[in-house]
Amino acid sequence: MKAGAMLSRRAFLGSTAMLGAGALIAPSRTTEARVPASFAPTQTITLKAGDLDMHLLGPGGPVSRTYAYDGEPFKLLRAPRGARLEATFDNGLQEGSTLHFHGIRMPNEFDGVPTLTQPLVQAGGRFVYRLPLDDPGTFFFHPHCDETGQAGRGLAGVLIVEDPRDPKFDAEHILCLKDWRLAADGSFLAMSEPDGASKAGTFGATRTVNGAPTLEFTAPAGGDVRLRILNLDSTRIMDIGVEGAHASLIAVDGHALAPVLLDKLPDGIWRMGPAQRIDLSLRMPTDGTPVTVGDYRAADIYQFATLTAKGSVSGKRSMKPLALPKADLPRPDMKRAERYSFTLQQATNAAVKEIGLPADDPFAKALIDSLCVGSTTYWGINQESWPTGDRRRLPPPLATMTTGRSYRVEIKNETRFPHPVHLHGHAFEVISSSLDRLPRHFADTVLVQPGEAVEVAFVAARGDWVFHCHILEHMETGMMGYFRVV
Ligand SMILES: [Cu+2]
Repeated sequence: MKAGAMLSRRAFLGSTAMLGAGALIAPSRTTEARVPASFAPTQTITLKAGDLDMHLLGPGGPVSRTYAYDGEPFKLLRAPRGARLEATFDNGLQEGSTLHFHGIRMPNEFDGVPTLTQPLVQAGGRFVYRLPLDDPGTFFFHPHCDETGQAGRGLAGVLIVEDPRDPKFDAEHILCLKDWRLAADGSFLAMSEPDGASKAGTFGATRTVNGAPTLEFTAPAGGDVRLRILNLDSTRIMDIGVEGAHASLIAVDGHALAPVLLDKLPDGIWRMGPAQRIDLSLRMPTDGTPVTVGDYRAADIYQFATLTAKGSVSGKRSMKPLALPKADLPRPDMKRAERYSFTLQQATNAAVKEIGLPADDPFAKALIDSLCVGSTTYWGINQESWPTGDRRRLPPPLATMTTGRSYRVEIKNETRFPHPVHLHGHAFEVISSSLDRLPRHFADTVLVQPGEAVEVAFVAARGDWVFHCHILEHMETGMMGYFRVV
């Protein structure tokens, strides 16, 4: 834990236990994490979270009051590889929040997890994040507090770290997929229902790409198109497929892999859960066939983008898809790696564990708000449920690791539902799946199917890093823990 303005979860809980409810919600405005001495920003920005009115049910439809950074849906940031980004988060919401830059390898103090790495940024408060952007790729950022509520209302942005060594594509499109839980009058429905939270999640029925029902593009016949596809939904797992063109997977969670033709993967799709991203390289046909990109998992196939050939490229191209430079990441030492195994489970007690106080008790309410958690427990990892369950103690870490050492972590899914499991602050190598369905690749989130065991490996970086399911309701109802790397 950091000194100074940092308020550790342990100290926080200790003080609240002694002082009672009145002391709980003392805001910590303008709290700034310690600055690494060597950090010299090359890019300085402010990101203000606030309301944004959108017509998500159609141009003539009712207004929905969403959340966004800087008043832009899925605010886009671009920075070159190697940039040093100083991002001041300005909380214009009426509730506490933080910023988590998902997938970025960074100093732990900027990871954005309230109580574990920083205090909650209260309404009107600020926090400065300092991020080294050493890995190129497709990343995103989002709050790490009341995520079902805030991310459910659209609070997320895209961070593209550009690599000057990348091949030149004829076109590039960023596609942010997100469903919305809307009533007919445009207002939001409850983000979470017990029947969803305890099972596959609570789905939105209004499906969008970049906030629109579908998108149409043109691209030169015979040309190469890069698609950066982000699953920014809180719940939905998608099977991304392409019709009408040869499409290759060239990056997962931002990290390059040797191109894999989608057609060579099981069912010709890439399955991705919330928070996962892929980059695809498409070769446009020459015959005018429309190219469609869709989610083939749902009974109603959602074809969210159509590309039509217009014009043509000059010269003859190699048959091979354009590939990205090899990912330059710490490589785990597989021979000497220490092993861990974690099992994803339904909550251990058949009965749902409650906070111990009625949810409408002011003390319970303040505690829940301060810790950004829900009031029920449905899920666990190795029989532990956090941040729900017994909140009056910081649970022990799931594992204590050593900085710079390599680890092999098996993730077993004993539940009936798939879980996209995310480890903060690292890029891990997905080395095996018991269902034998995944090419070896680097990622920050891996989808583990029911009955499946997936093994990942990484070199541990110093800090307290949360390890959780990215179906946000699962995370908020117990499927989270953390690794302490000392
Ligand atoms: Cu889950």
